[in-house]
Amino acid sequence: MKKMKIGAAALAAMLLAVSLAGCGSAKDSAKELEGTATSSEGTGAVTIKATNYKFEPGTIKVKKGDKVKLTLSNKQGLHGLKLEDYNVELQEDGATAEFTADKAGTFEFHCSIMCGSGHDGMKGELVVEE
Ligand SMILES: [Cu+2]
Repeated sequence: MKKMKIGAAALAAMLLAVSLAGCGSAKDSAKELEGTATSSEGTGAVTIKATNYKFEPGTIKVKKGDKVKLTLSNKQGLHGLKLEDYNVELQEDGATAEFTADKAGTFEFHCSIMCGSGHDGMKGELVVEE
């Protein structure tokens, strides 16, 4: 009987360790939000925070051929994200788009929902490096 109790405790500890590890990696990706986000080899998952009136990060750097996944996170106000050159439009909080960055260059994205006085200046760029 006592043995079983220890087994359950060990299992609980293991589950806790797994959930803690999950938290840790979420923290790491949050770190990438500051300033310029750079995708790691092969894939780039970037969450873009939208506030009045800017996108964070304002510059996203990826390598040509990368699979890019953009997630829009509306933190303040209501904003959209439109990246015409890659046919991407995110219209609500939590919306995602995935595409392959197959064209090199610098592509502007901008807010696609009239959000107020700073709307016209609410821009960022995707840099696809050769
Ligand atoms: Cu706007």
